Amino acid sequence: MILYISAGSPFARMIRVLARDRGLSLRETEVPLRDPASPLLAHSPSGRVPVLLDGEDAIAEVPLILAHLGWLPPDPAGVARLGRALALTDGIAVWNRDLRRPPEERSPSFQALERMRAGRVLDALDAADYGAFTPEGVALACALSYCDRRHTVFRWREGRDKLAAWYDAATARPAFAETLPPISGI
Ligand SMILES: N[C@@H](CCC(=O)N[C@@H](CS)C(=O)NCC(=O)O)C(=O)O
Repeated sequence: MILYISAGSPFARMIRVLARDRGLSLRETEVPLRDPASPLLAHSPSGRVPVLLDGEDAIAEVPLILAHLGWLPPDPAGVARLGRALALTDGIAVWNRDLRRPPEERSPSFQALERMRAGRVLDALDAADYGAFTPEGVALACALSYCDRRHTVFRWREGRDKLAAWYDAATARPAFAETLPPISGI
């Protein structure tokens, strides 16, 4: 199976980390985003990553890829935790996208809303519930790591020592080291 990725994508990284943890060999293929010549578009017209190509079927969206691989959490509480981690990532991604626009197109009120949302999600969770090898734990760690490397305007560690300790322990393994996103300068 081929996994289309972008090196900076926290969503793609969730699948990449879990595949390493679980010994599933995927052919990771990096594709450019927002490029009309991207080879991904022939399989998936939305052009978003990750996409898992299984035979002729191109499966987009992290939860659907997890479902296809049989990796969704087995219990409703785990599914709920995964939903929170994905919503956190989604909010941070759109906040980050706003910061990449030309200054005159940015929206400080939109950014403030997403900052509040991200803080609220983190403050409502207990990291101890997020097993480091579970999909929800991996999703949470990928979101936080994205902030460290590509969205430093959100200083999520401040006032969250317990979460920071959880993150340091949860990401101390080759699956994370091998998928480190490049630093973006934001
Ligand atoms: N809900 C999607 C989110 C995927 C997503 O937003 N991926 C970003 C990269 S992190 C992307 O491909 N963006 C395309 C673009 O910026 O044009 C999922 O679960 O996979």
